[in-house]
Amino acid sequence: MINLLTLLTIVLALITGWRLMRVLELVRDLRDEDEHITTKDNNFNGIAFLVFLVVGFAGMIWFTIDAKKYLLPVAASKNGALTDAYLYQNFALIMVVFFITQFLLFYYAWKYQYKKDRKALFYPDNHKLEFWWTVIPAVVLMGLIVYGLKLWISITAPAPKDAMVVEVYGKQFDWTARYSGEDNKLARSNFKLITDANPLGVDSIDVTGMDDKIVNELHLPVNKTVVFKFHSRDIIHSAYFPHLRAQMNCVPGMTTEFVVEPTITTDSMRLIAHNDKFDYVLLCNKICGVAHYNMRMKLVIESEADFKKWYATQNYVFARPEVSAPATPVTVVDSTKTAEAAVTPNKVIASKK
Ligand SMILES: [Cu+2]
Repeated sequence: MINLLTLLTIVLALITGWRLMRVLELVRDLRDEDEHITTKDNNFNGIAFLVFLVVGFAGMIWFTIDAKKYLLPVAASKNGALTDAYLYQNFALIMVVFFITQFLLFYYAWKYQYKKDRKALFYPDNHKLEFWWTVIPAVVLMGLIVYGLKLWISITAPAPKDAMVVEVYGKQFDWTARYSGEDNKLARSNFKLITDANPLGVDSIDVTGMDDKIVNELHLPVNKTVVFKFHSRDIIHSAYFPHLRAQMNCVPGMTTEFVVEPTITTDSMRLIAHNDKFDYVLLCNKICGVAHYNMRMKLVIESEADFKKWYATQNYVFARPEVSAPATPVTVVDSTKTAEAAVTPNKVIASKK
């Protein structure tokens, strides 16, 4: 109702303004002024163009600086820093072109306002000029595109062999992650094997899963390349690490991946962002259902030593007691290996290098 009244008020105000203009025109006709637009009007409009130019530029600069507080802090990954730099190069170029063209537009509107003793020059075309203003933007755009493609190819290049493999598993409405352990290999999984004790359906027949660990909070060592393998149990989700400038769709029935190298620890970022409560997050960036907004997981980036300490406290996939059969959790477990890993868990990571 309020909206309708507001709309009605605006429409009535416009009609009133239009009628007033008409009255003024009629008055002018009655006074028999043959020239409706006077030199004074022209002067006023010309100067108004200049004022608009200056106020517009000032507003634009102020807004750009002010809006910075709404932006994400500096990128916390190697690729993120590269894509940010590319984005800012684009912004800089657009700004330069914007300032030059807008200045010319408003300046000439003022300079070449109507004067009684001045006649406009008829200048239909100039092929040389048209050639250059077509070729220069085309070459600049081509450069930007080729550089952007090169950047994209480097970002999506296959992971180096020693990259740490971590699975990120999305479902309505939470994330679970699995670390690949000392062999750096994730065991295969199958949704048919999903139980409360085995939430990712890891196949116990696959021995590479014996050292896999499942976590509900992601931790990553700083300056170490990680390759995320993304999966989804139900529908398409999108794993989004805003501070790492990384995002990848999680599609049921297939594996997608993204390589990332975190460069700033959580503690350092708290100092950079002037916020001691700052935490990195993994968000879902596909509207995947009613609790989509709640689909997030904390990410901690820390030193290698802190990471190892945390990792040692996490549970192995198959070390969890089975709810239905507590005496024999998994038949194929290599008990010596599991026992050894449980006693000296730090070895799991230390020997991965
Ligand atoms: Cu989702």
